[in-house]
Amino acid sequence: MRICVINPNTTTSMTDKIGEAARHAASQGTEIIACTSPSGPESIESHFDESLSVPGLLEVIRQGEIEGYDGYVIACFGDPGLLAARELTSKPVIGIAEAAMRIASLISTHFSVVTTLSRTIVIAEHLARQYGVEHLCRRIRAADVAVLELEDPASDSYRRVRDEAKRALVEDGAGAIVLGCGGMADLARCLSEDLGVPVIDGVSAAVKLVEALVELKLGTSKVGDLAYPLPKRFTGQFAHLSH
Ligand code: 2AL
Repeated sequence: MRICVINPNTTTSMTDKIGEAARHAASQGTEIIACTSPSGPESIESHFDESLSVPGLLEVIRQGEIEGYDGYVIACFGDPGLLAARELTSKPVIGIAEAAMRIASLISTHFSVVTTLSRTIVIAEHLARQYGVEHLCRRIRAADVAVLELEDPASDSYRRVRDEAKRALVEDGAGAIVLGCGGMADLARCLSEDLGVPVIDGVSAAVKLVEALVELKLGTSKVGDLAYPLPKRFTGQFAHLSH
């Protein structure tokens, strides 16, 4: 099967890292196509960034339907545009936040999330509520690492993420840690060894969920709100979407 893993920010080094984590998680016979959004912010760490990342991400899904991919992963922890993306395809579309929180709920009674900047905490809090796992999520914490610092090998981002995760274990009583950024995909294994608890990278979790859904021959329901969008006229930069 072919899974398109989309980095909704425009930083290609992060796409490479996400692609590597996805390929590591994928089964033999699964091809991972890692795509960078063609437009939008270089990193997503606000509501504004999130909103402006969505048109580019949806364009990748539209092109992906021509390519004929078997499923999609949205590799940003805000799961931007997830429901809109599901409207565009009958294939499974999985966001890394939903994947990571659901997988965490299967292996621990309570988990905490370690995200990047503190202003992104509320984004993950809203998602935990939306996904119905709020009662399982002890706390969303920030390591106070900017997304692009995760791309800088000279930064001490690993130490800051690890120290915040340690505080989550001691202060929150969390049994597992969910990493709150696609750019942390390369940290999970090392963190898990350092901390002695399961550390969940949403990119790997989402790839496995897409594989499972494809193997079960289950795709996005086209009945109800996730049906294809109604044909209508669009103006301005979206005029090409008119039917
Ligand atoms: C993210 C993410 O996963 N990618 C990005 O650009 N921003 N999430 C976050 N919490 O900062």
